[in-house]
Amino acid sequence: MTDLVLPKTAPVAPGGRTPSTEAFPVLGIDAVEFAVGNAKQAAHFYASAFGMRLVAYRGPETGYPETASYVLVSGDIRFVFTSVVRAIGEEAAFIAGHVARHGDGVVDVAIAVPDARRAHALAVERGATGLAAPREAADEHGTVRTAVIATYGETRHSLVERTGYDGPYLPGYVHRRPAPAADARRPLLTGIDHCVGNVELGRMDEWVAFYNRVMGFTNMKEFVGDDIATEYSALMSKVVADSTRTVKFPLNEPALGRKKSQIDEYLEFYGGPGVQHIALATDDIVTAVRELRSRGVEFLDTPASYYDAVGERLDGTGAVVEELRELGILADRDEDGHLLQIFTKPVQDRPTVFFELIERHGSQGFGKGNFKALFEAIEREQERRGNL
Ligand code: TYF
Ligand code: FE
Repeated sequence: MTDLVLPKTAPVAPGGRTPSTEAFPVLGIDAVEFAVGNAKQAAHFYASAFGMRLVAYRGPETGYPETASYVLVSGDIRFVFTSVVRAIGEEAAFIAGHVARHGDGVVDVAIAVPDARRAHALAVERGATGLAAPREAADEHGTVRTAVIATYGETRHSLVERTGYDGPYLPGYVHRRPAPAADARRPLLTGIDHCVGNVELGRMDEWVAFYNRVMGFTNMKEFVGDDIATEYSALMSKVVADSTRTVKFPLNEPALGRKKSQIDEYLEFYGGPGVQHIALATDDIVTAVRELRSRGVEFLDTPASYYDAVGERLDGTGAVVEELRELGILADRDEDGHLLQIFTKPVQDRPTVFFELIERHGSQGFGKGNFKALFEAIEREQERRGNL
């Protein structure tokens, strides 16, 4: 048999197009950036309530007069909170406009890539809208290359190549050293498990196709079927992920159901498509929820009756149903294992962005078995807000 040696990078025909089968390698979610009305206070909330650590800052004091950005981390999670200081430039205008239109929300789900220039070129060639051409920034810590493409609504994907860079975040940011005591603690929240987008009715498949085509992401088996969509949640959902299942993007659209769709509520209050929830991985959800609740984070409540059936589901897993019941944690199980999850209420006045905490033990699902209980809890909240 003859060995076919393929070049690592597919050849570019002179003046022609790159074969679109070329891989689009991604390393993970580099950061999630939020545009907010008051980044100083948002940073305090994510530090005091979610236990994240402030590690970097950029603002007027560091020679950046337009906006202030605070970078907080927990394990592999990196959140950036940006607000306007003086509306004098393009960046400030974008942040100000975003906050005016959407309230506090996610402007950028930044993706770490091994080659930002290549990723940008491929994405644009495959139909993504380029928002910023590849550029290079350097300081004493090294060099970072970034480029930006558009996704649903006004949300962006920065493509970040930071090979070898050892600064606190990006060139232009300075260290904000956390207190040593805080530093030593094992983080309760360890990574970003998935990041969900809400898009308009009838557009979910287009956005699934966007990630298929542009990034080579494939569809995971979990989706919301017609029965769940009409009966409980009034949403349809599909999940795309990179080949290593490191970056997972569920996409929701409203469905015409029994009641007003929770996705329509989001779209109305957000003023269009955007990030709905970010799921944060933990390896001790019981401790994490106890801790976050005690610091004032509000979670959706789960009726006691939910736990009547949960015992069986968890047989042999070591999970303690009493603790789950006390804290309102949901459990699901499939052929690969089980998962524990819980959802916060929206974290701002608008019923828009919220968080999920998830502890996985084998299962790569998204809690299909909990959809009914979860969506009923969301309906109770919609009802309270007068949006059902
Ligand atoms: O990410 C997911 O697919 C699960 C399920 O409003 C889900 O967390 C879907 C819609 C929703 C809340 C959770
Ligand atoms: Fe989720």
